[in-house]
Amino acid sequence: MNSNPDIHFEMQDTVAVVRLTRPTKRNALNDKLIASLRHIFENLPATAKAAVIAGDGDHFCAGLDLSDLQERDAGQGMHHSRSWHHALERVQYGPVPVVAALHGAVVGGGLELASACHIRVADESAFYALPEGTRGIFVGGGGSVRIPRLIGVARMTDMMLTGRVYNAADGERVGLAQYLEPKGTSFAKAMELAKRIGNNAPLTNYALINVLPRIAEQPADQGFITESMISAIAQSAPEAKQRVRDFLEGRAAKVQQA
Ligand code: 1HE
Repeated sequence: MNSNPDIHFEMQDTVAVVRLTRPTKRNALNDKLIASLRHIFENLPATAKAAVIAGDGDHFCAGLDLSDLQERDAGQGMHHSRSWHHALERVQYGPVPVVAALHGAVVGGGLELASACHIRVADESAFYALPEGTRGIFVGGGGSVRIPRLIGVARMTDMMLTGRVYNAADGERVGLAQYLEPKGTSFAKAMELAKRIGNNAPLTNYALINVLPRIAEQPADQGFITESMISAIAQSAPEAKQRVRDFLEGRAAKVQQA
């Protein structure tokens, strides 16, 4: 399924685990890696119920492989950016929820990749930056669409104008990650969450990753209609009816106080 030594794919039970395995270059993403990432997410086995993306070495991902950047004209640059869009769209709107396990540098295109995932679990070593601003370039992997939806336009503007780096705690506070874990444990926590997510009804997961973000972009009156339709579809599945029966008959877990 994947012959690129810079990225590793394996199934761990029902979780598709994707690791960036280019630690000597801090998992910087070259064209081949982006193509492999897309291929992996376009061809997930039917047994996959959730996915985890992680990086080997001390950093999640140093972003675009800057040695790739030289000598592109405007047209080639646009196609390059679009290749990232296509790959990361497969991550965001693929068949299963994706959890990013973050540590060390989550910068530039690394943050763009993380922001295409549905859940970001960071450990205390994580730090976030968008050095594009100070390198004389601009985000090209969907960052200007996805990152403001996490932290707002003002914070992203600041990161790019000033080169501001958020540490792990501040990253969680502003919404770059939903979870903050002790150093060295983000992968284990991501796997725990992925397994839990994989136990949800598949249609609910599908609605959460493919429909919820679209509803959030719609005007309210259209959003309410879309919601009513996906809600009706989800609850009509036999699995949904069974899950509700299980609760009513005392076989399903109650919601516990956190
Ligand atoms: C790289 C890259 C890279 C490292 N492209 N080769 N991203 C950046 O501007 C971030 C650039 N990287 C860094 O700031 C640092 O490398 C890190 C903070 C991530 C890690 O620091 P450190 O001290 O652990 O590693 P290092 O010594 O800087 O790097 C180790 C090697 O990786 C070194 O190569 P070597 O041959 O000298 O060993 C580095 O050159 C190489 N390396 N990062 C290429 N990014 C779709 S558009 C997206 C636009 C962007 O992402 S722009 C932001 C790019």
